[in-house]
Amino acid sequence: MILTNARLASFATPARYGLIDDAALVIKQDKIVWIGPMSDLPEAHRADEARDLEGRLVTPGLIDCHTHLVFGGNRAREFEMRLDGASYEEIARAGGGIVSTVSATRDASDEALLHGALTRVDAMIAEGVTTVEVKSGYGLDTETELRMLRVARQIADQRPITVRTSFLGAHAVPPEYTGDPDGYIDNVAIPALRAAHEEGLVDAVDGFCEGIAFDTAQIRRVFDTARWLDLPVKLHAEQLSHMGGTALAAEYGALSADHVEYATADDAQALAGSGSVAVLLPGAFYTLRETQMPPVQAFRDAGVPIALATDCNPGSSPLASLLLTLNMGCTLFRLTPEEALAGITQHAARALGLTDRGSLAPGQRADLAIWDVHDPAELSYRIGFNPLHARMFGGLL
Ligand code: DI6
Ligand code: FE
Repeated sequence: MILTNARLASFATPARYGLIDDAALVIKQDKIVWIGPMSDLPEAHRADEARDLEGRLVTPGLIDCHTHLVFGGNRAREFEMRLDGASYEEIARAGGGIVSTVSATRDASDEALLHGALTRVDAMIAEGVTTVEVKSGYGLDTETELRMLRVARQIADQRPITVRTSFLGAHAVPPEYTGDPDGYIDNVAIPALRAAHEEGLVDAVDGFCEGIAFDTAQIRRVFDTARWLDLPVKLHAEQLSHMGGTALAAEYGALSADHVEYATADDAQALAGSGSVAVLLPGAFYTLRETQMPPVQAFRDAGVPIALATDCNPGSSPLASLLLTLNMGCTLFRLTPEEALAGITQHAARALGLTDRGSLAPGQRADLAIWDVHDPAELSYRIGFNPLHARMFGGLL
């Protein structure tokens, strides 16, 4: 198939957004085989089945590289409590927060978990998302952690989207281990990780390094297990305070360090040295009304790739819109629209360790989003407006 008369934001040339105007894109099976100006289209491809895009913008399919979209229940009541003045940390310490979603998730059937996840995935697909990362972390016992990951895998059977899973057993201390985070890590999180890996359910290993969760010594034990199993790591680091998680993630060559509001210029240097991506999550910053901005300029100066994601979860970021995330990345964190769009394509792919997507170039997977816009900055600038015209998953429109 050949797509003609397109404006490509390829992220594969030195131009702004890697823009190529009056372009064509040739697709064979699930791969892009040629892109470039229509005037350069090789003779051999001119006979292929063509679809005229009438000047529309084509971007790589969008990638949401940090979500918790499998969970039971919701936390609307907690939202009300925060409006009454309770803080996220107070609610968590009083047994609400993550732990309340753990009860709801343990109580939910597999069917209910899958149904809830699909409603959120469908909202993402409607905005051009073709790859989504999904974490466990609301089970906090072996059985429910594995169930969450199986449900995450089932999403890809039910929809044409690619799902990458992250094991997040080290997300919170469950009620049965209150006061004994070390016991939880050693007796539950690490054995659950081994069991999940044995079943082929784990693409990466994540953790929550925070005062209300786990310290660096505890996360280190999880990361040592990941290393032993030859699994890549990533980490929720420096979201609400500076705990040293970013430096730890860099030490383990993490795919990404996520949130990173309290990261320092030294942390940025460490991430640059390890080639890790800084994943910014403006939905959580917005929802919790945080004021500590991530050190975006330090990331730029150090050459750390910056990604953006929804952090879709029932508590700190009940957000399923990657387009709104783009806008928040620009408005709240002062990213440029070009950085923001690279953050949900090129750099999001890297945060998942995927080299076959995130840009438009020969050899890349034909995951595309086709938009009724001319200037790519329009995707960041509008609020609550979805200009998606069509999408392609692995060569299928
Ligand atoms: N950081 C977050 O933003 C989510 N998890 C995490 O480690 C919040 C999860 C929740 O509040 O349910
Ligand atoms: Fe998260």
